Amino acid sequence: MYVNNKKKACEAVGFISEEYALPAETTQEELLALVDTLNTRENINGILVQLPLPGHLDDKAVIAAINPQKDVDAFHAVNVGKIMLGDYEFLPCTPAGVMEMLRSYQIPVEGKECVVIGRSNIVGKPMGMLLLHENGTVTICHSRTKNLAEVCRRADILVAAVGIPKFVKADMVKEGAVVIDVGMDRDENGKLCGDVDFEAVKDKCSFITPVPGGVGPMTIAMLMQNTLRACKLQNGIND
Ligand code: L34
Repeated sequence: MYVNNKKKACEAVGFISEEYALPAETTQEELLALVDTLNTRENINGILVQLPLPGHLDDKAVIAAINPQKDVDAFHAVNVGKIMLGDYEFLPCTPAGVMEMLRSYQIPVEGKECVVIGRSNIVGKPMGMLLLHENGTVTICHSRTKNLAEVCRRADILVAAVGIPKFVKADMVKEGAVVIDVGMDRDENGKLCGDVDFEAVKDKCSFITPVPGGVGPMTIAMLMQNTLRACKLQNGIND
């Protein structure tokens, strides 16, 4: 369904997208061969390998095989390194979407206590880095963090990216905080929900993103932006 949403967004903005829905038994060699073909095709500007991959495939090796200039997820080590240095072409779509939301609602980050729950390479780690670039004071929490609720309660901006349904409760949120929910989980009834207990938290915070309809659509918007940037980069067009 996520891939479908991405295809629809491509259509809406006038990009041509190709989907390769490979069988689960696809070998590492076959997948790498496809990435290589797409790397060399001049009429392909962006490559995205939708994660997670089946267990027998090595996602690190597949990501490493993508031409960094076509890496519209910004997962390749070259792009990750550039982000660390603060001088980059692409940002990973989900954290970039969060930053774009903060900007468009004119929520200042500078000097704020920013707490990110989750340390994945896709969301938590880059999210912390982007907030740091905007001069936030950043704490990244994870499963071994002590006194998690207490740390979260310090946050002016709280980003939940743990993958546990309704993990963030009211006692983890400071009055007036900005709460960003990156989760895409299922509740006990199989209904889509986020990492934040929205009903419990919504009256305590100043801003909160819903699931669905929050970070997900922003992720896709940022993918479109990265793809346009990739096309310009490959064709020597400056912004
Ligand atoms: N390579 N793999 C790669 N890049 C990514 O950036 C992703 N991710 C995550 C999964 N694997 C990936 C996504 O795109 C999650 N993700 C993603 C993308 C879109 C949406 C959610 C997650 C989305 O469209 N969410 C909508 C609809 C949800 C629904 O109705 O089920 C929303 O409103 O949140």
